[in-house]
Amino acid sequence: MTSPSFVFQREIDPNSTAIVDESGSCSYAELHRISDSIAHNLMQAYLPKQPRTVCFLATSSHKYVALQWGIWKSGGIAVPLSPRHPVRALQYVMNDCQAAVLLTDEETHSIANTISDQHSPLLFKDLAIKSGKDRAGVMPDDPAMILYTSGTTSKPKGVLSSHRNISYQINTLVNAWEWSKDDYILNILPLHHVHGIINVMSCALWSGATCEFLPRFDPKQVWEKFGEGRVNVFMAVPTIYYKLIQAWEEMDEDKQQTCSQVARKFRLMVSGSAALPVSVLEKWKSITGYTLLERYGMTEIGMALSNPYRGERRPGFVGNPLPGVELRLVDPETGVEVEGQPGEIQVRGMGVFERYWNKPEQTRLAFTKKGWFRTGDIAQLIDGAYKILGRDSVDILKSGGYKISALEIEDVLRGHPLIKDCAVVGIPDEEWGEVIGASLIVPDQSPTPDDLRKWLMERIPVYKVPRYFIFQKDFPRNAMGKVTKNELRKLFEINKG
Ligand code: MLC
Ligand code: AMP
Repeated sequence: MTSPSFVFQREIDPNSTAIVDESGSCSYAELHRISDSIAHNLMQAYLPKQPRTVCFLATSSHKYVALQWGIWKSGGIAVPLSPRHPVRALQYVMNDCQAAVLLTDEETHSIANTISDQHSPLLFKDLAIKSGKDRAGVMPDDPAMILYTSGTTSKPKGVLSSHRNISYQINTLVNAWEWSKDDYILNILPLHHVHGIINVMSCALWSGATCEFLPRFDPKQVWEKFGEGRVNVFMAVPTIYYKLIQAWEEMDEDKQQTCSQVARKFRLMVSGSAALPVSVLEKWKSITGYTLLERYGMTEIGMALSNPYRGERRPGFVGNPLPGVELRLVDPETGVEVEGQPGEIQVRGMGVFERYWNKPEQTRLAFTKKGWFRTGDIAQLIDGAYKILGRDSVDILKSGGYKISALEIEDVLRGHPLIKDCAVVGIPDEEWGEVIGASLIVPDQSPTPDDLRKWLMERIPVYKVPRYFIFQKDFPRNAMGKVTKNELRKLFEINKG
């Protein structure tokens, strides 16, 4: 594959609609006009500063895209922040990535003001005013984006991808899933993770298609949007399909029929970011007639495995490596490649990220000597297709499609004045994949779960806040005194009923 151009340099019909959002529609020409102005103004504001990391906080709208493109056109590294994260979580990212500047739209301005004491946030409306035509000469290997992901360390780490990485990640999916300029996708995913940014938004913009944003996920609103008849491509995490099914079941029969009819006309519906339960795949098929295309990916690598666009999609499987992705399974103990046995997925290819931001040791550990990225996911090749079996660490959870580190939550909980010790586990859950359970050792005067939730919500995003709390004198431990999280998980499952 030759190196493709960047998403903001594609030759697209300038008059076609790029983005639809709450404020209306925005053409490709308009997107370029605004992002050119942003680039010019940014180059004045931060060019002398190093590193050129630019945090931006924006609602899901054309402003988000224009800010991202403006940062790229000015030679900056785009670091998207989630407007739904608490101040402390946003400040952590700003400090960790050494943000040179913070950009914000009017809608998120008040949040931006609270997170930044060193930087006065620059406002979208001021940046979008044209005052020159500067553009940086961006090269494929220049750093482009940092996304924060949880891992086996307590704090999230920044995954740095180059323009080349991003272009390959997008181009691979555009070809494999046959994107075209006639496509129209509804984006309800958060815009601080690859699923929403790369698979949905950037694939659409690469193809000259239209991407419509809803500010947040609401199942009823999604069905209404489907009913308008324009959307023909949809991508989401399993929890979202679960919630859409629930909403469909609550409709009266006439509405159900109408919704099922529009969904039958879709060209493509994809599920990913977490294991798609076969029950959800089957129920979705019975409602829409459509067999969801399940794929597997990760922030560090983009998408790696996919069921075929054309051909049989096997329930419970994630298909085969996408073109350009080299993938192998390795025995985690011996490091030897396995065939037909469970093994850790390791990946190489142009889409694989550059490095963790300011974490050389963690970057070194994440790759083998021959440059294979260790995903930590265990899979098996069965009758010609890959099946994900789980992860090699009990401390990494997936809830609602978000990756969550048990260690991070434990670290935060240990900062509570009434908590002596704690252990966090993921409990299997049909709707969320996993929900979080926290076992706490506290003195006689324990905080209530509601107090704890409130306290945690000021420190970590809502999806990292445990759903269940239990109070124990001690945790189950093995002979070495180490907490046995599998035993602990069983206690929650019993208590959950
Ligand atoms: C929220 N709630 C949860 C929860 N998240 N409960 C349990 N587990 C969770 N994970 C609760 C809240 O406390 C609240 O409860 C209620 O649900 C509504 O909260 P919300 O924040 O309004 O939820 P909602 O917007 O409905 O969020 C659900 C969701 C969201 C599925 C839309 O989780 C989501 O957008 N997930 C996608 C994440 C994603 O994009 N992942 C991709 C990562 S990239 P109460 O009691 O107050 O009502 C990646 C690579 C790859 O993984 O392969 O793609
Ligand atoms: P993230 O770090 O947020 O990018 O999440 C990536 C992780 O999501 C992977 O390492 C897998 O554990 C998980 N994942 C993604 N897609 C799938 C899938 N189809 N089935 C099971 N797990 C998945």
